[in-house]
Amino acid sequence: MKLFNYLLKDVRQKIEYYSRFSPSPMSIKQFLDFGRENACEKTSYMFLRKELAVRLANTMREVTLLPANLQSQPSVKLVESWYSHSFEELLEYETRSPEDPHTFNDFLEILIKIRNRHNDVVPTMAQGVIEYKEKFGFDPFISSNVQYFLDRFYTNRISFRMLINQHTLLFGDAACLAQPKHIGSIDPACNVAEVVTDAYETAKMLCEQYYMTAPELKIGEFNSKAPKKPIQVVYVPSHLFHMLFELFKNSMRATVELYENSSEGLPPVKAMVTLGKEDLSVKISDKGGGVPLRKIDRLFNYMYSTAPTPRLDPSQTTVPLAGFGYGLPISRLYARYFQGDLNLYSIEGFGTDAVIHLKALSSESFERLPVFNKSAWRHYQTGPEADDWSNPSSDPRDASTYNANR
Ligand code: W6P
Repeated sequence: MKLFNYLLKDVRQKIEYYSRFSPSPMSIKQFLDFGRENACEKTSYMFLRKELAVRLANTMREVTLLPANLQSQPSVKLVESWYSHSFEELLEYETRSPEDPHTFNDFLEILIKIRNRHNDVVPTMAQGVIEYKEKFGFDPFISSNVQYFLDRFYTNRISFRMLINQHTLLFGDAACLAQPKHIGSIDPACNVAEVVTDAYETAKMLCEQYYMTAPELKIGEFNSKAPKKPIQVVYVPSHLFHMLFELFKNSMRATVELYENSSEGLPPVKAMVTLGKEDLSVKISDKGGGVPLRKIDRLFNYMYSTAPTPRLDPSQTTVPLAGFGYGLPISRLYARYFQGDLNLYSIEGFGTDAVIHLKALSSESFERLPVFNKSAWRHYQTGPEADDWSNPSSDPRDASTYNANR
């Protein structure tokens, strides 16, 4: 019987089976309600053993649609092996009864093991993109595929870790120890201005280590729903921190570098937190000289912004403030993950406004998840939009000297 079971366990077939299910998006309100009312470990277990397999399988199928030259890079293969390994470990629970006294503890342990195994997925995939670029150069078709893929792949990863974190924080050993008012990783009364200040202070320390100076913060709030009351939201503070920290690093770098050889003091970085009926928004404004419109897309482009990691001098303990890595595109994924967004409005020669929009209501912040289907498949078959607009360098160059008969 055991042998028979073993033979049936064809992992490939299982990936195909689970990838035919679409992931089930949860709202922040659902995460919260579930975690609050004497959260049931059995319900969570039964949901996760299927849902985690579905989310893994969906993303594993999508990896196979990447251009072959990218898929064959050693770093990409390594990441793939982590996913197979984790998928196989999850399959062990497919048939394990929740009544078995060891099931819950073993499941907790395996989730932690899986989470740790996947810690370095982002830098390892970045390494894969570098390996590809070194061999084949920059290609707009590949870049558009990589952009589409990594946005979906990292969103899947954010969601996978969200589910694991909720389960391990609610049912693990350290449950409720660290943050008694939090429900797993969710703060039901997250004070946004406090997270803004935390993120600013952390970025400021880095900025001072690197440049010996940092711009000040001026923070304002406008609560249109309850004037003068502090703005709160049901949200994952670590996600908000991640986005704000990234924006502050960028604003500080731009400001300090623009004023490097100037005798004037640094213009402060301003933060504005606002609450409307639907949206909760945070705007971070700097006067760091801005970025020309032509270059804004590059700030979010994975292939463009992966340079070989600068070899940090091991004796040097400071790290560069910002500007390499995937900070901005991944911050935008965090914002979009719960139906928000992150936009840059830059005025070249002056400065930049970066705006994070979140849903004000936790019942509207549903996970935004990639689904592996025919429509996703089609994206990999077609490249960037075909050029159906005029090219500035095309003839006739100069109407005054253009001769139609020549
Ligand atoms: C800049 C470039 C940038 C990116 C993201 C956020 C703020 C800023 N400021 O100059």
